[in-house]
Amino acid sequence: MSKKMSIRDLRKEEVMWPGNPACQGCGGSIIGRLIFKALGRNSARVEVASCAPGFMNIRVPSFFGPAFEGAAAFMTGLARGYKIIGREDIVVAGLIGDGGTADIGFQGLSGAAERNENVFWFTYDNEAYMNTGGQRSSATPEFASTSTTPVAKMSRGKTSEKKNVPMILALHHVPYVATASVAYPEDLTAKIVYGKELRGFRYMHINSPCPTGWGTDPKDTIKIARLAVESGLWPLYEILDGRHFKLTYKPRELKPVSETLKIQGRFRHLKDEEIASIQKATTENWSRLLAIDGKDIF
Ligand SMILES: Cc1ncc(C[n+]2csc(CCOP(=O)(O)OP(=O)(O)O)c2C)c(N)n1
Repeated sequence: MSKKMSIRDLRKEEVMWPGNPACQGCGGSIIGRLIFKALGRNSARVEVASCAPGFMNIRVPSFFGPAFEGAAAFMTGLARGYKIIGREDIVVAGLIGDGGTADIGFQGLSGAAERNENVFWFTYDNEAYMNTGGQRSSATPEFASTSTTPVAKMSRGKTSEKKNVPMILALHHVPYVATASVAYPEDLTAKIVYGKELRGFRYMHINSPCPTGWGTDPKDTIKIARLAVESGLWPLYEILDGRHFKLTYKPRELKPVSETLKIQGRFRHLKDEEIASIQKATTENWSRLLAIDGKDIF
């Protein structure tokens, strides 16, 4: 289980070069910085086509950029190579977008998880293909307006629900699966510090607001992410050995989902009944998670 840690426990040395080319308010670049502060320099950074190679001006000595669909296969080879030369201490860390995770890299990801490869996969989830103009991915939530699910007379945004990748990964019975949020850095880094000591396949799924794609004010990135957690839209949990489920943060009372939806341009079109439908699904999901908290679920 992840131990509570202070953000001050993180290595003091800065891992990010000054002068970041990310968009203002980019959740992903904050996440990347926190990940490599928690992992340290003894890690190999793997990124595929996405915003990450742009916003990740990180001082980690090894950087690899395989083909979009090939992240998991590449990470597999890297981890096995490190094993052969006796360097299993190096964490092979993939920082992959939701498109590279839930869609284009999914086949390889599932294969590597099933083989329990010794890698740590981080998904920064900005809920669309942001680097190429904000097209929907399977991680885009229902009703969100994107460049391929625009809101018009006959269209109310994305028509299907968000794919639940962390739960799918848990069903691969891997040693560690966790969700996290850019608004809860202590929770996020404690989970990384815990996960980096484990061996085998580790997966973390992190909510990463994107002002450019979500139509939000850059200063609201953390507020939006926090409200997502406080409303139950983005539950924070971990699953050990694909079995033991634990909520790592339980708001005393859930805030209404409307508080976070109403400050995002991609949801500006929502009618009251659509917000009510998101609210119902979120409340029901939260009750299900409360019921399995602290239990073996699979
Ligand atoms: C096989 C392949 N398909 C499509 C592309 C074009 N492409 C480059 S980046 C990108 C979007 C990536 O989206 P995501 O993984 O969600 O990361 P984000 O851009 O949101 O950071 C796409 C579609 C590509 N480079 N390779």
